[in-house]
Amino acid sequence: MRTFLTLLPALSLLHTAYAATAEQWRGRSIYQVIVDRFALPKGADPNKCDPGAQTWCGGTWNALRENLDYIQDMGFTAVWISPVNQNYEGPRTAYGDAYHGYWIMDHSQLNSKFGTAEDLKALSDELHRRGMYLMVDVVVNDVMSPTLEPDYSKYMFKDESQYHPYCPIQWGNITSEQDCWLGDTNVPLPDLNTEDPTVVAGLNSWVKDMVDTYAIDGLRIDAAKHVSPGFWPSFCGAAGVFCIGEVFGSDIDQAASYQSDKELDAILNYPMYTALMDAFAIPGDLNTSAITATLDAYKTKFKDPGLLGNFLENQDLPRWANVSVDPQSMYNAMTFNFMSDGIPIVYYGQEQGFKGNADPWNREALWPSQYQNTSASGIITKLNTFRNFLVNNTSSDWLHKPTEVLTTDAHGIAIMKGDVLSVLTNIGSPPANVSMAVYTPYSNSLAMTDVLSCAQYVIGSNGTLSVEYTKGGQAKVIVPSTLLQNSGICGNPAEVDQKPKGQLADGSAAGRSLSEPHSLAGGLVFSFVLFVLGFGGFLGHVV
Ligand SMILES: *[C@@H]1O[C@H](CO)[C@@H](O)[C@H](O)[C@H]1NC(C)=O
Ligand SMILES: *[C@@H]1O[C@H](CO)[C@@H](O)[C@H](O)[C@H]1NC(C)=O
Ligand SMILES: *[C@@H]1O[C@H](CO)[C@@H](O)[C@H](O)[C@H]1NC(C)=O
Ligand SMILES: *[C@@H]1O[C@H](CO)[C@@H](O)[C@H](O)[C@H]1NC(C)=O
Ligand SMILES: *[C@@H]1O[C@H](CO)[C@@H](O)[C@H](O)[C@H]1NC(C)=O
Ligand SMILES: *[C@@H]1O[C@H](CO)[C@@H](O)[C@H](O)[C@H]1NC(C)=O
Ligand SMILES: *[C@@H]1O[C@H](CO)[C@@H](O)[C@H](O)[C@H]1NC(C)=O
Ligand SMILES: CC(=O)N[C@H]1CO[C@H](CO)[C@@H](O)[C@@H]1O
Repeated sequence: MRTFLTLLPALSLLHTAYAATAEQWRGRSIYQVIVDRFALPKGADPNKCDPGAQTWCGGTWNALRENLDYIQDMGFTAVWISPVNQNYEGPRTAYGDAYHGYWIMDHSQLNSKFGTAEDLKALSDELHRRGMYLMVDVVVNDVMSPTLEPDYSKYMFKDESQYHPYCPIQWGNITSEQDCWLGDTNVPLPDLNTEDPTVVAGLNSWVKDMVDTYAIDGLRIDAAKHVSPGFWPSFCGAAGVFCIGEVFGSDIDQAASYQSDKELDAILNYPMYTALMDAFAIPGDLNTSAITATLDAYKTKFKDPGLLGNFLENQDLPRWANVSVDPQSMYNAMTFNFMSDGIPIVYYGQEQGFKGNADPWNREALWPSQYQNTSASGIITKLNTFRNFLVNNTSSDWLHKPTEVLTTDAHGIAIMKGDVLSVLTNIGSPPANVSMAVYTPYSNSLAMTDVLSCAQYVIGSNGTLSVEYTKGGQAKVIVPSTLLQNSGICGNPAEVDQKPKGQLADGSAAGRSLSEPHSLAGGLVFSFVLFVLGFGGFLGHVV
């Protein structure tokens, strides 16, 4: 972790409440928004947003601010917004217009399509009033040009020497991926020369100024893999906030190399996304070993798995439901993202069951959903409520406990992080006469609760717990029932909340002390065995 003491004293005083560090982000839960598609200003025509048209649909920062209840009601504690800087607005390209915000023209200006500086400040202020964080997407690797002969006078960096000369990317050649131009000949993305000291200094002061001006709490960094090594520590040091980078691809070694003192605090967890697809997508490989293998790699490869950004969808990937139509496959995979190491991220519209394929079909307008409560939003709310409770209301230091695999079998996987046992399955929605049995570290007769269904369980002899799927393959998040005291979850009364309404608590992590089951203390795991079916008499029963 970096220390950010380089800010001027006055500024650091001013922004102690914001400018969040990696450690402060660890316990957060992020909702990702494409500003153009999240909410319309009052009076705008709600009936004209065709993702296939690849043009602006009219969403703004103000409209986002006016609809934050929808996000906060689901339990999210941070919002990641699409890039805020000025984009290309010339004649339509082969890929339409810059509604998504990633086609930067002038870094030094805001994108007037989405509002004014005052509007962006008001959004930031309102998030902070609610105790939520603002994460802004920044594009530093490149700018956009409608042709291969850019008009450099339009950009913040106006000298051609501040860009790498044009070459098409040779994929697999990392030098080429870093120095050549992303995009293609239809929409070239001139590559900033991030080894040029004037570019480095310019970007550093640009980001510091933007973070200070809009009280930004964290940065999502576009195309982080495409910038030369060594650039990010000084950039993120100047920003003084948590930086999570996009390193597209499932290669764990490559991904992990970007989470280091020489690179970034964290990266978006593409390796685990790939494993979750392998394990849960229906139809698919149903290969839960992919998860086990990735978790094993966490131990030796990632500097800090607890900071990885866990997701199932984003603006570059097909919606989960486009690949895997069974909703239980999504709920189980999502439960993994919330209940294992890492910061959970949900891409807007996932809670509405959106089904679009890759770009541009995965950027549907949210408003036709009328922001209804759905099965998916209900599960997300439960996961957030429980995770927020774990983060702030227990003294078990849950966030820093590593995720361990208790068992895998033909139907799924059981993992444990701290006190929390998640039993996940890929059998899908249809009821099935199968069950999954897990040796837990808990003692015989201990009363347990599934936080998602509120079903009660009792630990059987030798720590066994059996989960059956005769009502379909629902995810289970099972904890000792005593852990839920004062949680407001599953009929447990909530502790009287003395904080102002609409705001999160400001308390320290010191909550009630849980009496951890005796055998949890040690290194446990790996020795746990799975029993499939038929051992019912010996296993714990669903009450
Ligand atoms: C990789 O790309 C760089 C930059 O374009 C180029 O100079 C180099 O020759 C390429 N290496 C190979 C093996 O093609
Ligand atoms: C399942 O995943 C593991 C770990 O990634 C891999 O070694 C194995 O080949 C995969 N099995 C199948 C059937 O794809
Ligand atoms: C996937 O997305 C494409 C394009 O949006 C759509 O035509 C198709 O019906 C979707 N498939 C599913 C299974 O939803
Ligand atoms: C969804 O549920 C929340 C409470 O969890 C409620 O405040 C909100 O009004 C509901 N939204 C709709 C559109 O019914
Ligand atoms: C479920 O499987 C068990 C064990 O194979 C069998 O005894 C039982 O009859 C089955 N129940 C149903 C409803 O098929
Ligand atoms: C009890 O559980 C352990 C794993 O915790 C297992 O190795 C052992 O075989 C179990 N004993 C019985 C009698 O099932
Ligand atoms: C937890 O408490 C911290 C203050 O210690 C607060 O800033 C944060 O909003 C709370 N987080 C959640 C998830 O409730
Ligand atoms: C029971 C309890 O202390 N609940 C608090 C847990 O933390 C959340 C978020 O910080 C508060 O809103 C609850 O009041």
